[in-house]
Amino acid sequence: EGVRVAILGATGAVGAELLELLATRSFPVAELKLLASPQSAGKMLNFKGEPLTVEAVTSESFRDIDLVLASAGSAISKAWAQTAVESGAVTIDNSSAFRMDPKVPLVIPEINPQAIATHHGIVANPNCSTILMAMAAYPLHREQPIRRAIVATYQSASGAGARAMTELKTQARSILDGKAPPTEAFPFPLAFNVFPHNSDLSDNGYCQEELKMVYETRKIFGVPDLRMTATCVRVPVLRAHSEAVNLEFDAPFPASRARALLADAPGVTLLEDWQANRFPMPIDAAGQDDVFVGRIRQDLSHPCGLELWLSGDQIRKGAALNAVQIAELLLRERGLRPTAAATENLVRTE
Ligand code: 11C
Repeated sequence: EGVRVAILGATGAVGAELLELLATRSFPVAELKLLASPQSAGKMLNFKGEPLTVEAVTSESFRDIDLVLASAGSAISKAWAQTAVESGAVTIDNSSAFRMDPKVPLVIPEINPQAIATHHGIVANPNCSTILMAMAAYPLHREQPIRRAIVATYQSASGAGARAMTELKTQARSILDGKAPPTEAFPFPLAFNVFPHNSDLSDNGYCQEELKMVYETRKIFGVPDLRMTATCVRVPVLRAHSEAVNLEFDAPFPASRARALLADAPGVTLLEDWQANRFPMPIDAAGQDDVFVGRIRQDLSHPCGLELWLSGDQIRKGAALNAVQIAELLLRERGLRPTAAATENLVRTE
């Protein structure tokens, strides 16, 4: 007996990775339904060598489905998650639609697996930049609470989806050919350029991506007053985000101790060759499960500060892998069915 799974947003970059991971991790799929917008209906995708037709999502789509892996953006999740829950399916939602809802657990299995027990039919997958940073920071936080975190991100095109990845290549080709680069998926040329993350700006000057990192980290770590700030930037990398992370503690945190903790942390690979000046790069992380961490050093400007650098695959651990790990956790811990009334009103927040 297996799990009847639907992927909502099957034709996107995360959808493709979900298909791959369900197969390679031998997730017990009894039945797989591929759902997308009407424009994508009829497309063929492969699962374990078998062709499957993508269907347009309707209110009937979730009948006899146990698990929905949603990765089609927050508007689509808001439109369909409740229908899926009412049909009796648990939804693991990769969008920002429900992450800050107090009734919805926001889970990174290596960090707060216990949070899953409180779900009412929806479990939220955190933002990719949040997941990658948290994977490196939490093993240190568990030993000595973080007092303040300052993060700068270097985010790849993949964070904006499959269309954006194609656009980055097209832009590079256009520029090399002396032509104007197309800007449809992105607001500005990304090839041979960088720009501050293009998510909406709020009144305090932070963009949504930066605020997501702050609020989501507080929720995942269970530290509502964690002092944290972030600057999020898009860089012309196809796949895998990088981040410069500065952590401040109450007492000095020896770099050697941080190194030992991260070398042992599940889902983290320490990559440091100080002699060769060789540290994590997106090309190391792309296509890999682990978050690669290195350049761990004392902060020159603060006796209790620590600096580190990381690269992690945004589509994998930053999205699809974390979602599949949540599904595996649900299967192991308590079955897929929600215990609380699934139809309980879910407060929907952006
Ligand atoms: C990016 N992290 O790299 C974003 C995309 O809340 O899941 C994903 C936004 C989200 O642009």
